[in-house]
Amino acid sequence: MSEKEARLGGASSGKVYNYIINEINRRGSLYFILIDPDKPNSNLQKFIRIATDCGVDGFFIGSSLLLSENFEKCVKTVKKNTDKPVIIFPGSIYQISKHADAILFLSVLTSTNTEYIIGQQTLASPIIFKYGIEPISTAYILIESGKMTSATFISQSKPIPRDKPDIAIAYSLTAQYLGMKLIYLEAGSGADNSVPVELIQGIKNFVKIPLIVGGGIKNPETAFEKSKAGADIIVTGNILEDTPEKKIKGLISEFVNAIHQNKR
Ligand code: 1GP
Repeated sequence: MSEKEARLGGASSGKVYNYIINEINRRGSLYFILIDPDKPNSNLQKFIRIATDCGVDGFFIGSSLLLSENFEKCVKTVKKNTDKPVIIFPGSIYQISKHADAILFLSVLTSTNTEYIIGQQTLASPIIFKYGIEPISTAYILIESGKMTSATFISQSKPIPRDKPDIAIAYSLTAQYLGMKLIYLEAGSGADNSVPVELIQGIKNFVKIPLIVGGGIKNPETAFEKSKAGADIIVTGNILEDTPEKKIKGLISEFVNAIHQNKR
């Protein structure tokens, strides 16, 4: 980062955000894998290399809760084994690392507690400034998905009903009008039901900023449907953690092909 950028706390650089925008323009939709720092993976290096070779577009690292002390080590390992952006998707202020390329500067718009809308962010800002990592202002919007998820519980959210796209549209427009750069529609990790396509389509008709969609996406066909509906970035986490090692490469390639197949 240049001296001027450092003075601006990274706010002007936007290297990772530019990459996201350029790649969306080039490919249509992107595939990001979520790495949970709490899930012990003795083969993390190998996993990241395979995913990178298969054409994944980037990695998110984070978790609603952090039970282990692995966070920093996990970020370093991912960073060392890929040339794709490594972006923190933080569950709290304890998930910030100078080794990442960027951090989703999340505000949980569906939270009922200001701590998750502006409180943790205020504590995090000076650390992000000091580390010089790129903050990407992101609206985190939780969608009801069948059962209480960790994201809903921890963030004290009132998730948006699945059959109320109008509410989701209003939240998304709010995010755009507030100047946020990304919208993350979250069904929750391991959700029974992923974010409905009708809801994605509805939002896409109203907002211009990119939409990330994650939670409960378990196969490439579903990923394709979401990208076709308007999701600019599809995120999966659990499904790869639950896949036997010898099938990982095949499955990641299928996700990459399904998502990149969508040229809107
Ligand atoms: C990303 O939390 C999700 O937003 C990941 O969800 O683990 O269900 O794929 P899954």
